[in-house]
Amino acid sequence: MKTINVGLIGGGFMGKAHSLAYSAVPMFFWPTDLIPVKKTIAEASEDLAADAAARFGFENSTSDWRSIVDDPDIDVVDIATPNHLHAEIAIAALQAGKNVICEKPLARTVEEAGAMYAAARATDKVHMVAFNYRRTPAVALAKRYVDEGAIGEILNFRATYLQDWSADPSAPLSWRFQKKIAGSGAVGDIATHIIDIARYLAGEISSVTALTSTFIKERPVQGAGADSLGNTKGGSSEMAPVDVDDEVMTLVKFASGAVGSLEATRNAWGRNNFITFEIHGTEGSIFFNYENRDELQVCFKADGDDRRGFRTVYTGPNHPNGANLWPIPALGIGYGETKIIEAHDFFTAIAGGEPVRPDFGDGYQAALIDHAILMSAETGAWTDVPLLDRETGLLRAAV
Ligand code: NAI
Ligand code: SOE
Repeated sequence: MKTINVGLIGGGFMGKAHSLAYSAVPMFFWPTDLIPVKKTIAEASEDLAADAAARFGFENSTSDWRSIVDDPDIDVVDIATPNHLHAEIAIAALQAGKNVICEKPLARTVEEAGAMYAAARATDKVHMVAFNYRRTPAVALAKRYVDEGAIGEILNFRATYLQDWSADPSAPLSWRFQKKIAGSGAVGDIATHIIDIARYLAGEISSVTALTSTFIKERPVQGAGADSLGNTKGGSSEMAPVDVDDEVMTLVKFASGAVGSLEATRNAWGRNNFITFEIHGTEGSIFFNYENRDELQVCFKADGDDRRGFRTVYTGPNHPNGANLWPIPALGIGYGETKIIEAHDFFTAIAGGEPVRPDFGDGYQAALIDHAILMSAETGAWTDVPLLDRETGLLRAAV
């Protein structure tokens, strides 16, 4: 069994989740083709890097991410920094011949995402964008139902991503509220996840009409402490503007002819990680709520008039991604498991010399949709989404 050396850049929330996954991959997926070795971690300062290395179990630490990219012993570069660094690091890493996994959104803008995709196409290395929610067993089970035709032809797809960590105006100005770092607000941060799920389950989105709004227009500058979500303690008395969207609501048309809606906000008191989707097809319906992520609700026309209704399937070893997790259903799938599956699939692709999805092409297509949403919110018009042609790498006009 071979090992593979990982260089992780960013030791915050996602640094923790990815480090956990690297330790856990061989525990869950055994035997495994490649055992990840946590070689080097980069953070914003030497102290933060040394601290992260000790905490997450990396052999080395650095405050210079370029030393990871330049290190011939590193096989995988993992980008878990705020969004403004994704493009620069990913392009440098791909050009240095590394396999790259990058957190979502792939980039701040569609231009950056396009450049990252071009760099990925120019190598034979594996690239992946970390849309991990599609690896939740119940979401993958929904995909199985759709692919098997169990709900027939999809007529509509509606999804929400609601959180409340930013609902308090005294929560400090996290990087997630700053356009120069984040690119956009709820659109790139969380709507992008349900855009990925929409594409995964219902196919390409061809046109959108959207509105966005920013209700909390300034926040206290982060004074002390970590940039932690929903933290109301680190703010100074100085205020600074929020220049990204708080909320987005979108109607979408799919290339298949299906229609749908996507909504995202981080200001919905009481909603924590309320990722839901409901799909209605000609033969049945599927409903999912991440806050009950062991469950998928399904309803089939074929059940007959006297017994038709939603029933709950608890995911377990017999469901997608489940055999390697826990031995019986409903023990509780966590966020960490989605990251473990994601890491396993990434390493399997590297070992087999095969591509993995979602890749930088998927990240780019999601960025094209994010961009169309932001354009539509500005103009008030329906806005077409160009479709990435994976054969040529070029964009085609929406169908
Ligand atoms: P965070 O703010 O918790 O952590 C980011 C870390 O990057 C911080 O520790 C910061 O010091 C470090 N950093 C900043 N500049 C650096 C540099 N030059 N070199 C090395 N490290 C540097 O942010 P979080 O929540 O971990 O987000 C990181 C990325 O992951 C973002 O792109 C975000 O959108 C994405 N994300 C994805 C999630 C998912 O479910 N897939 C969940 C949370 C975040
Ligand atoms: C904050 O909204 C956040 O951490 C997002 O950045 C992640 O992508 C999401 O999965 C959890 O919430």
